[in-house]
Amino acid sequence: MSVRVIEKRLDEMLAIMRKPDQVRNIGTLAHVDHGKTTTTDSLLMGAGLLSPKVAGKTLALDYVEIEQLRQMTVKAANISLYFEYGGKPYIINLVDTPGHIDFCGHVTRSLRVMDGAIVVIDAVEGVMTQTETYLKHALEEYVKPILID
Ligand SMILES: Nc1nc2c(ncn2[C@@H]2O[C@H](COP(=O)(O)OP(=O)(O)OP(=O)(O)O)[C@@H](O)[C@H]2O)c(=O)[nH]1
Ligand SMILES: [Mg+2]
Repeated sequence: MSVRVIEKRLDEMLAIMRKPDQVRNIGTLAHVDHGKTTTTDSLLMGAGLLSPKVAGKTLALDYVEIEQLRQMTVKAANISLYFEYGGKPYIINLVDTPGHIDFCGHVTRSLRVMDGAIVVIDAVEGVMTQTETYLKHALEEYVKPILID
């Protein structure tokens, strides 16, 4: 029964993906280690894809072995989430980007497809070099920033 429900939702999601006005591409942006993937876990929890018990520890979008070993994102990873607003269904394509400068090419590529970015700032460390660089780059690409600290 539950499998059938999931299949129906998948069909619905695939149908919405063909309607660009019902698709939004959102990504995380931050200096290295400021909590992008942890924030992403919280959003996955909000979407019902992760249990509150493991959200923030799983770092689900750091699924490559080296990322889990180093506790660092090395490549942009994305997931599609179902969302309803004003009674209308939407697909949110969520991109979790790396923060380390060595992987900034992934951020540049991700920004080309983003409508908006969740800018995460560690409240202790504050605004750092990559926060500023990625934010400037986002504005150049007309990506609307949303601040989380
Ligand atoms: N105290 C505290 N620690 C946090 C918080 N958010 C994340 N962390 C910790 O900070 C570390 C880095 O978290 P990540 O979410 O992997 O950071 P990131 O920005 O995705 O890192 P990169 O993708 O490698 O740039 C982890 O050890 C988290 O447990 C927070 O709100 N408070
Ligand atoms: Mg990360």
